[in-house]
Parts: sequence; C-alpha cells; structure tokens
Amino acid sequence: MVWPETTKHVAQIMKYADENGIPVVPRGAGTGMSGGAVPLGGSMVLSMEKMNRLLELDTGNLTVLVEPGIINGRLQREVEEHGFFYPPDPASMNFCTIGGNVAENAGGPRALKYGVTRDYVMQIEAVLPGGDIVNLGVRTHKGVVGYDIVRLLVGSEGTLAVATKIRLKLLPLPEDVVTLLCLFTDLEAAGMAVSRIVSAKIVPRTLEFMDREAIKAVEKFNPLGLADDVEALLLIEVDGHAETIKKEAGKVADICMKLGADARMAEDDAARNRLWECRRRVSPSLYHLCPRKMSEDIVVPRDMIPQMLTSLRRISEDTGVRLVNYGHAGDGNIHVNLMVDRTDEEEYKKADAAVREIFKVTLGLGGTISGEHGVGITKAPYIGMEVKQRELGLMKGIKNLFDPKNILNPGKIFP
Ligand code: 2HG
Ligand code: ZN
Repeated sequence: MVWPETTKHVAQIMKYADENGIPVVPRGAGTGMSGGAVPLGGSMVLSMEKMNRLLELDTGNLTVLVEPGIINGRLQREVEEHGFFYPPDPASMNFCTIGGNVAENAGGPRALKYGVTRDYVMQIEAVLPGGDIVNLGVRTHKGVVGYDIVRLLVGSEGTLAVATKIRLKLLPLPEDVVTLLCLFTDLEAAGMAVSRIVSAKIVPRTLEFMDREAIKAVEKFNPLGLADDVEALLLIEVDGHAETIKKEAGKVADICMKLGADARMAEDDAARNRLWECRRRVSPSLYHLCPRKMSEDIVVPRDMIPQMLTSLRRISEDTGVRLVNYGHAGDGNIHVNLMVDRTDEEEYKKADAAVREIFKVTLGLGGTISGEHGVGITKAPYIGMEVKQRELGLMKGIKNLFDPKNILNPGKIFP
C-alpha cells in the first residue's frame, strides 16, 4: 500500500507499476458499494487519503479545486461557510472522498433536483497507467473542444486513470429548506405518492423512501419512535425561496395526506439533521443485522415505482429471500437489500436467482441495474444482462486504449 502526497509521486508510482507489471488499485475511503476499491490478489493499493487539500475556492466563477482525498462532507461545510453549495451527498458523505465519488459517479438524495457527481466535474488532472500526467476539461462555463474525456473518467471506477486534482462546479446555497416526513400504512400508497409528486411538476430536492423493514432496522439503533403500523415513509425536502417552498411543501403534504399519510414537518435544523442521520444509517444498520447481505441499486422510470415495489414483493415470496427496500424513490432508484449470508452456498444460490429476476424485471420496465454504486466486482457477472456485446466491446476498447497492459484496477467492471 502506498500513500502519495503529490501528483509527481503518483506519476512515479504508476511508471514503476507499469514497468514492473504490478496491478494498481486506486482507493479513497473504501466506502464504495460494489467493491471497486477492493484489491484483488497481488495488487498495490494506491491510497489517495493524504492528497486531501482544498486548493482554491474561486468565488468569482463558482468553482473549487480540490485534491481527490478530501472528504465530501468537509468540502460541503467549507464551501457553505462562503454561501456556496456542493450538492452531491452520498449517504457516506461524512467519510467518503471526492476522488471516490468521481470514480463511482456517486449520487445521493439530492441528485433528484441537482444531479450526480458527473454534473459537477469540470476539470481533472490525472495520471495515466504509464505515468503520463494529463489535464482534461475546461475551467470555463462552456467548452466543446474535442471529446469530453472528463465525463468518461467520471464513473470509470478507477480503471482508466488516477485523478490527482479535480475542479468542481458550485451553486449558490439555497435560501431555505423545508423537510417533511410522511408516514404511510400502505406500501403501494407511498409508491403512488412518489409518482404523483413528480407529475405535479414539483421537483423536491430529495424524495427518499424506506419500507417497513428499513424503518425497523434504523429504529433498532437510532429510534425515531415511529408507530408499528408504518409500512413506508417518504423523507421529502424542498429548497429555494422561503415563500415558494412553503407553498410547494403544502402541495406535497396534501398529495401524501390524500393517499392516507401522516405528514410532519421538521421544526428546526436539529430535527432535520436527526431525520437525515437516521436515513444515512439505514445501510450500516442493515449490515449490523446481516453482515454478509447483498445490496442492489436498481433504477426504474419514476412512474414504474409502484409496479416495481409490487414485483419485489412477489420475487421475495417466490424465492423465499427477505428483501429490504429503500432509497432515492424520486429518481426511481431503489436499494434492494437481500438479507442473506452470501457466503452460505444454499442462500447464495437463492439470492442469485432473486437478483437475476429483479434485474430482469427492472430492465423490462426500462430501467438499469445500477444507479449509483457502479459495477465493480459485485455486479460484473450481471453486466451482460444490460450492456450488449457490441457496446461492451466499445467499452473494452476504451479500457485498452488507456491501459493496454491492464494494470489499473484489473478485474473490475468486466466479467
Ligand atoms: C444509500 O443510499 C447508499 O444509503 C447505500 O447508497 C445503499 O447500502 C445500500 O444499499
Ligand atoms: Zn443510495
């Protein structure tokens, strides 16, 4: 394992690795959900954690230049002190790094209104497998000179190049936020609320969903004191000008109440933070309950959410695999957690059959098998269900162009 402190170090390491045929696995905080940062046998881990500086806050142009090891939450707090806003907020934001976010094209609850990491990356300084340093993208608001390699690198899961500097776009910090917690005693009604809010032409900044099992899991470790008959909850946030968002929040609450929900508003920042803390704890809580669970990350067109939830219930009944569902419902993105011991051969067999069926239904509804966690190791066996031979060939061609010796994060993405 090596801890470079400068771009030059990274270039020297990559050159050495290239000359000696040593596989290199770039790593941020290792919080990824599909194993992208997990070294396979015989690899050198390139930890970017010491390259963690905020290099320049360009207040005149609303951009910030950072090193990849900076923690997402720290960046958010630092820019917010100056009235700026960096929207991408993966649930691991308090410990994941921007470099990791760029590698995985991380999303998060606020992606609904503000998009994902890719929408904020303007420039990348990167080191290629042979040790060459390249500068990609522009620092201007527009730019169309040549291919957009920046967009290609974002989400490439550390398989093409190692980012050493990243320039991100910022927004002005929204004036105000209203947070609503809507509790449903019927699962499908919660799904209906999601499509009704979206078709009412309101774009909340978050529209998060948790089913009964997900609620029970956080209640165990972080009790909110929710009633036993709650089947699902939506955590909805609108932001913008105080007057406008008051009206929008009223409309959202009406939609949910018409579907039988109990809608509550967070009274202050402390109450809001408490709700988000609970939401961010779903994933760790489920790991406590079932350390070797499997976690999926499907996305369907938003109006297919009720249908997908019904199919998930059926798949769980048919296969006997307990499923816990939660996630970014406003994006159509559901984290389907299979509560099995994946190291147990019998349980894994059942879970694999369930996963294949979940993916089949997802793709049939016009969706995708991963919205924000990437392919890494865990989804590599299934990539062919979504990406066909010719398209996969293009992707492999790109990999070969950047990394002809296949030393950068080998064994990821492609089966
Ligand atoms: C979240 O939204 C993360 O909490 C983790 O993407 C999801 O563990 C998971 O399934
Ligand atoms: Zn998520």
